[in-house]
Amino acid sequence: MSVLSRGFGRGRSRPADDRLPPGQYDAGDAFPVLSAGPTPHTPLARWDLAVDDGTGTRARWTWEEFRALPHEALTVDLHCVTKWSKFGTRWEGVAVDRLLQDVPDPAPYVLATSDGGYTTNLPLADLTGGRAWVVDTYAGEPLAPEHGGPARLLVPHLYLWKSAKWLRRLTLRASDEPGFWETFGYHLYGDPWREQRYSGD
Ligand SMILES: Nc1nc2c(c(=O)[nH]1)N[C@H]1C(S)=C(S)[C@@H](COP(=O)(O)O)O[C@H]1N2
Ligand SMILES: [Mo]
Repeated sequence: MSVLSRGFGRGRSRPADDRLPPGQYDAGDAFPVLSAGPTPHTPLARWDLAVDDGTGTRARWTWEEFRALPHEALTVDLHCVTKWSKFGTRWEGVAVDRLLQDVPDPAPYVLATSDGGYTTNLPLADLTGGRAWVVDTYAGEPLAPEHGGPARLLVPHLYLWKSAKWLRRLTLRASDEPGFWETFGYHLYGDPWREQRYSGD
């Protein structure tokens, strides 16, 4: 009876969105909050951001100093390992390149540390070259505490657990040691396009 060939329905389905890495879905307007612990509320007068090399502080900014650094606006897609992606998010922040500008010979790996003790590890090469920022503004407004305000790391080309909320410290290190989720079996690197969710992926 039907003159339609098998697979017709599949062929008519919407083409896959090429912004979506494998295994992800579009969360649309939702912006889920994923935090492993309570949201810290450090007063801005006591907030600072530091770069250290494990033996000493190499650079440090108070909140006012950080706010005075040149900020860039960026629009990026986010990919969480729990499978939601969010397209076209708008942020403002300071490129990590700028934060490391006066740090000579930085070691090749970084551990990001947050208020509350969360940590995550990244290669320095993924934080530089205009691919990572410390952001303090989301959609034109000060970054909300639940999303990492006053300032969070943003590394959109890796799964979102690498984008440490409530960032306070970048520690330069000779070797790539796992951070919080990486210790619990998440991938050491976390490339969404290669679906590197868990160690061994
Ligand atoms: N300090 C801190 N940063 C964090 C987390 C956290 O629990 N603590 N969760 C990570 C995870 S698993 C994800 S998916 C994103 C979630 O960011 P959002 O809550 O703004 O969506 O933050 C990441 N950064
Ligand atoms: Mo996550």
